[in-house]
Amino acid sequence: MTADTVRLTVGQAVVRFLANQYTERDGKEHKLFEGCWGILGHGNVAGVGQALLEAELADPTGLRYYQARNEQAMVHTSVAFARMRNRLSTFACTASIGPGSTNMLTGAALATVNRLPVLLLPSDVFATRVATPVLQELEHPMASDVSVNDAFRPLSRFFDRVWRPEQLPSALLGAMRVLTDPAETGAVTIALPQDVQAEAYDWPVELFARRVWHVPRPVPEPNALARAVAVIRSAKRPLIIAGGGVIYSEATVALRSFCEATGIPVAETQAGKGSLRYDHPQALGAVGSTGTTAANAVAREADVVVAIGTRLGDFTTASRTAFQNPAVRFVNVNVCAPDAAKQAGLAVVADAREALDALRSALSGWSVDPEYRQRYRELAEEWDRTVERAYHLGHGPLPAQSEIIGAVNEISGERDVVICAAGSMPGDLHKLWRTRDPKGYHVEYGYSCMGYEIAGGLGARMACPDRDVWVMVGDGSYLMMSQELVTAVQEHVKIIVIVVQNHGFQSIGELSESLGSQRFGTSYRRRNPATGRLDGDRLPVDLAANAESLGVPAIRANGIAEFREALEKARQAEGPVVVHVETDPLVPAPSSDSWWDVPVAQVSALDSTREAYETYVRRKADQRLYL
Ligand SMILES: Cc1ncc(C[n+]2csc(CCOP(=O)(O)OP(=O)(O)O)c2C)c(N)n1
Ligand SMILES: [Mg+2]
Repeated sequence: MTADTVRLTVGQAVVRFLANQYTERDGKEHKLFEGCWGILGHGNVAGVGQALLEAELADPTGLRYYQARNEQAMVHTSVAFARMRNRLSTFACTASIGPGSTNMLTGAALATVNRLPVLLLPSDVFATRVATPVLQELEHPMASDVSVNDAFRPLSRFFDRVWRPEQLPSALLGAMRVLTDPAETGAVTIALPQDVQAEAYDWPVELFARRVWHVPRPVPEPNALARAVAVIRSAKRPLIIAGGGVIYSEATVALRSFCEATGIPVAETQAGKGSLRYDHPQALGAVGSTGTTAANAVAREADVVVAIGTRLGDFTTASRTAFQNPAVRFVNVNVCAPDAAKQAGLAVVADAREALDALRSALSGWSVDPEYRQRYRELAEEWDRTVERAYHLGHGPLPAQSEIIGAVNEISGERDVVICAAGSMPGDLHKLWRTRDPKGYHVEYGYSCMGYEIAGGLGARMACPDRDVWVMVGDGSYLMMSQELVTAVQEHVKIIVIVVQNHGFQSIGELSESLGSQRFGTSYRRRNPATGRLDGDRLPVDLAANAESLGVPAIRANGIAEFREALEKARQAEGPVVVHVETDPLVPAPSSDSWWDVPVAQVSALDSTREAYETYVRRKADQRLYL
């Protein structure tokens, strides 16, 4: 070792480097990596694993190791953490070669789809290939340099494989740049061959200097701003759609000022829910396929849609049927240029907060007319009464899901967080949840990944130890991935998990029925020897007992009164706790007056499918290309 180099393995260098990375925005610094999740196997135990041990013994505050049960889950936990921290902090994830690494693929896709940062360190096969094929190595007959980790390429915003130690510095710097760029962020992958992880090299000491990554707030280009202002000024019935970008950019105060100054009402996407408090006089709530009747009625007639920080996914646009005004124009404010250009919109490529402040000053003195204000106000009040009814339906003998949502909403605190991802609850929550805090609503609906809920709840609570986290999980999602309850116990992280038992994939059951597929294959029943079909008795699963077996106390609630009591008890609990409740799957949430494009079989021997196809063709006629 010379004066300005230090001899470390590649694994040790990675860990030392990551411990010294910071982000900065608005003058505040944050540690970029809260720690490193990992499951160790022969691919990383002696490489990154050994490095984490050395680091923990030398400085426990550097890059702490966290142990997970499943590699997919540890990516979800990291992503949920990053979402709660507005993308300024995240985790690294180390996995062993082969299945350990490919288990992270779903998490990688989820991170990239949702534009949330996470650093993945899959282990890879020997760079030297002397004993190839090694355990868990895929042999591609025509490409010896391909490994299973190449599957990360399309799922990552940055991918590199460090075949030689010399390649590490540029891989690390490239990875940090993408992780901290709001327009590019997502899953970032550096594959580390198992022999290279343990190989020593003389690194320049500057590699390990404290580095601060400044997270930019790009300002709108003056000409683009002027064009946007002209379009908004011409509007009679404008509508704002607030997406996740509003929350990640901490632009909720700017949004409120802008909407109050102009009188433009605000509708929200799944990721943008919480941008404006539910009871603000200009809040129309959710928009699109799972929207409120208020937002959808306003969207239908809107002449200008100001879409801020949204990808304009099909649930937001109701599969491009939400906006029926023939002259509708889109002004898209987005830090990510491809999103800003969607629906042939007028693109304002900028940070949400900067753009909102600039638009507010440029539009000073202009506002919508009073009749329009009154119309959207009445629509919003009508929807609020719909929510109130849905919260207190009094359905029996089993409660409706809307009553479960209502109870959690009413018992949780103003700053608490609700988490969900897949099933019938995300749609119902989008419509019905009364959001009181910009970080209070956390529904992963970019990838809508069953199994995100508990792992995500863990990450959310780790990011916000001062907020209670209410995880709402269906029985299907619970059965897919609930093992991180063990991690919550291990890390003393309190999450309140509400298991909604309705004996199957009921959201898909309802969808199936509406598409003429008769709920086929969606409920949890035994194979019936008499019919040979899955229409026998209900499966005798006991998810409360399952949670207890993992070390988490479970409260079984029968009916809505007991459920409310259970929630009060759960709130007092010290550690993670499960509340188990059974609901009636056949009570739909209030209608959105909207649509979602799911194709129906064009030909069929079944009457139900043929009828559904006719309806499908009629609804499809409303679909627009927005050119
Ligand atoms: C990993 C994954 N597999 C499949 C799906 C498709 N899917 C969406 S919701 C759902 C059923 C969820 O069941 P459950 O958690 O019990 O919720 P419920 O629909 O009963 O409310 C399925 C299979 C998905 N979103 N994610
Ligand atoms: Mg279910």
